Amino acid sequence: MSGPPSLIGKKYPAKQHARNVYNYLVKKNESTKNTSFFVSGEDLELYLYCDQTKPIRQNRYFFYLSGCDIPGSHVLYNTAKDHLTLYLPNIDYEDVMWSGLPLSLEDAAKKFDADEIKYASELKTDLELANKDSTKIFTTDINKFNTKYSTFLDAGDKDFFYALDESRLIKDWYELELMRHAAKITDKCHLAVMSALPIETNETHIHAEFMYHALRQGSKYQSYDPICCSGTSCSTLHYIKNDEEITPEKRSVLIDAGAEWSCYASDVTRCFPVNGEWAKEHLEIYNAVLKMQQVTMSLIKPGASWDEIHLAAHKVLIEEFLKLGIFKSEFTVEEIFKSKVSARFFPHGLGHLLGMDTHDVGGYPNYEDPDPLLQYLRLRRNLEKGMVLTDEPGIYFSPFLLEDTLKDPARVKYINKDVLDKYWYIGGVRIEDDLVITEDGFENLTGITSDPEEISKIVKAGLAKGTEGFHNVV
Ligand SMILES: [Mn+2]
Repeated sequence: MSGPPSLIGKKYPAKQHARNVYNYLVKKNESTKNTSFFVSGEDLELYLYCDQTKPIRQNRYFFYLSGCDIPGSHVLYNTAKDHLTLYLPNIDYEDVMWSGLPLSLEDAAKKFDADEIKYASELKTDLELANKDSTKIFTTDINKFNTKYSTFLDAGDKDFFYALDESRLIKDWYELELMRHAAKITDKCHLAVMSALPIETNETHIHAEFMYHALRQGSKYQSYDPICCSGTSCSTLHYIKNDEEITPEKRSVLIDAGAEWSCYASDVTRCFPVNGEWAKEHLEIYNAVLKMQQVTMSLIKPGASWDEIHLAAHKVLIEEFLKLGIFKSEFTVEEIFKSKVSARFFPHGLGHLLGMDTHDVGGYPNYEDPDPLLQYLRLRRNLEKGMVLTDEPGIYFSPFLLEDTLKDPARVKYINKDVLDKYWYIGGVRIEDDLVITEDGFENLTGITSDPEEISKIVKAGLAKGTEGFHNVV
């Protein structure tokens, strides 16, 4: 299936990526001048005692420098000559009857942004030559796909990784088009899930509905395992069991799922009431999370500190909990903020970088941070134009997370337990959109509505169709 029309006739800008990496590298460490890069892609592997291949996920650093998804390929960038060579696997004639003819060198040259396309059989000679032009040939790591070339390679250099990650951090026009496409596919999948309650009586059905609509749109891979939960399970952040019955008394559903397009991710979370009618407490929490997202979005622009925006979300949570009576009104927002008790209701970060990886490179999280408000924040730097990140506030009622808090006099004093008890059934609410940082703010790639009334209408319209309105056979 073809991708976005805007990319027809255009190539993934691998050569520019290689140049950018080199510029970051030399800026960081001048002694790396005249180093070359070599990265091997993933190759197909068989399961043990079996002639079937394992699922394959292309190496992201390799893809970044090549735009190539063919298993068993390699890329070499000779910086002295500003020359990028893509090496395709040697033709295995025995395999052609099973797998068909591989892409020819001529067709590969039309498809990929490389100065030269060769077969892997020429690699050893070329690496010897590149060794003469370069002080070193950097690679990310020595692994089973490149071990036979290891004598030519310098693996694991910190500055090389830094340069790769800084370059991947800022997305170019082509990458953004891929991400817009992934986001559009994901919008339709979420809409399909919200619209199909008559045939979604188990969490697995939500999972199935999402994947079916992704695949129908040409997205064969998910960016991550979809999180499909209902009722109290919505308090488990990365719940992937996805196999509980969705009974009417559960009331709440949370789905966090994103389709992938050409190795680029989307990552979107939506919540809705099972029967289309928001329960009182569910809507209260939903609106509080929506406000956290609206307030934080209003602060997003180049130069802004993501730490500060994340902490602003905590303040909104505290204000809303004071209004709802979950926190006791005798305390101020500032007092409760300082106690850090909000971290147990909103334990994860406000958002993370998004790109080829769902939790993309370059965020420099500090999981050892002693501050519980910041410990799981995966993006610890100021925002820059061209970054893509998620804005995903959440509020959870997790008995596991709150157990210690509710026993600790220093922290439980802020909480009205009687009021809190009315909210456990919700499990949790998270709202997650994908944003590109622009010159003066952001562009929201996510189009599926997060308006609670709109969502209610969509769910009800789906319910009105009844099971006969769907073509499922089981
Ligand atoms: Mn996310």
